[in-house]
Amino acid sequence: MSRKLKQGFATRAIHVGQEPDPGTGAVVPPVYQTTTFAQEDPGIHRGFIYSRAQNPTRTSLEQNLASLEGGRYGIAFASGMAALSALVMHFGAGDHFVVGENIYGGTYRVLTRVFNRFNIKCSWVDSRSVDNIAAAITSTTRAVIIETPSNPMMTLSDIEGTARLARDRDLLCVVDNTFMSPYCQRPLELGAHVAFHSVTKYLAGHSDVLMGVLITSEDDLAEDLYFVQKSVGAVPSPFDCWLASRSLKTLAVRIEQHSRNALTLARFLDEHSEIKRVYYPGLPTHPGHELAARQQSTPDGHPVFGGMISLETGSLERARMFIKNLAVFTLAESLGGVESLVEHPAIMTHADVPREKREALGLTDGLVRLSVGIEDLADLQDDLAAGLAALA
Ligand code: P1T
Repeated sequence: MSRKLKQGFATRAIHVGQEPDPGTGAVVPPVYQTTTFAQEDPGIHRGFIYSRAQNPTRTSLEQNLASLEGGRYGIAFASGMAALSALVMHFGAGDHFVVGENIYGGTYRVLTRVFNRFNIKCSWVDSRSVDNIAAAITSTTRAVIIETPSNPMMTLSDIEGTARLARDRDLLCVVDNTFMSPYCQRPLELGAHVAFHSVTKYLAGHSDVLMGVLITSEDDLAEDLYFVQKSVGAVPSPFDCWLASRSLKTLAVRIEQHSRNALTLARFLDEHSEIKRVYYPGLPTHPGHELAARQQSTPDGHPVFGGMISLETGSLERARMFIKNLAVFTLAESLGGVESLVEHPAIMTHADVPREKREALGLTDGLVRLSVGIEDLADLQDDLAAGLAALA
């Protein structure tokens, strides 16, 4: 039946690119675990030639991700860093980016220690203020890159204001949407040109797939990004694409539970005397709360704050003690999986950000980051209570 439906987010997450297999009727499309495709005559094929260039399982996933972000094109890569690197390869020597200074440590590292070798230049600004971004734009600036909420300080940047500035100045506006997922925040709807994800996190959601994606509606940009994708070849495997497609089907329900758990735990931590400060945009005391409530919303329009919380314990010793006494939260890098994780950004994810820069951002040795999973809330709260008791 071909009836045109106006489909909601959860419906698209389950069905776009996931139509039953026409050959067999299999409701779940198979994984095309193949590197190459038979041709009838040289150059005569069915649109698939070699899996670095295209693979049906990857195409299905790319269509699904594009639909969820409200974009026309999705271009998938072997990791979030591979996706960002492909985007940088759209540009060339001498080009300049204005980048939000509070950003994932790996993004900082690849821009300052790899792409600097190719004379790509960056200015690092406090992107909480659009004026700061405007002031850093030069005649060679080609793009503005922000991450909101930021990893790990949970600072908010105004996507709509940043995108307006970028459009006025003929620059690309790129938003790392990893912490939110398109269920919570859709940068393209707010005017950005590119939404970027570490699919590894909420989108794949089970800590078993490493992947990245770029989503855009810009025809020329997408054409070049597909060209970079097949030329450089940092593509995800068909099986990983299949796993990610399966995971997206539960994105809406997972994010609701991550967010519900995190909001309760953030309030619990915020009221606790052993914790100096809680960074969670869902708390009314968070300086970005109003902006978060405006630009972070579920597809049906209610504010949503996601599953990431950072907290200030006061010192490295206290941070270590707190972490040591957790049993349900596992000490590990990464985030966005169904299981709760805890990590120490200064020693772990953000160790490559120089100490002075970390301290200027508030990323102290006492800072601890939680990725709140979807376990029973009572178990998570008891676990945090045990960590806090050890600090008393
Ligand atoms: O790990 P990878 O899939 O390459 O994605 C990199 C990346 C990009 N953007 C953000 C906001 C991220 O958080 C990450 C990866 N972050 C972690 C591994 C971490 O623990 O913070």
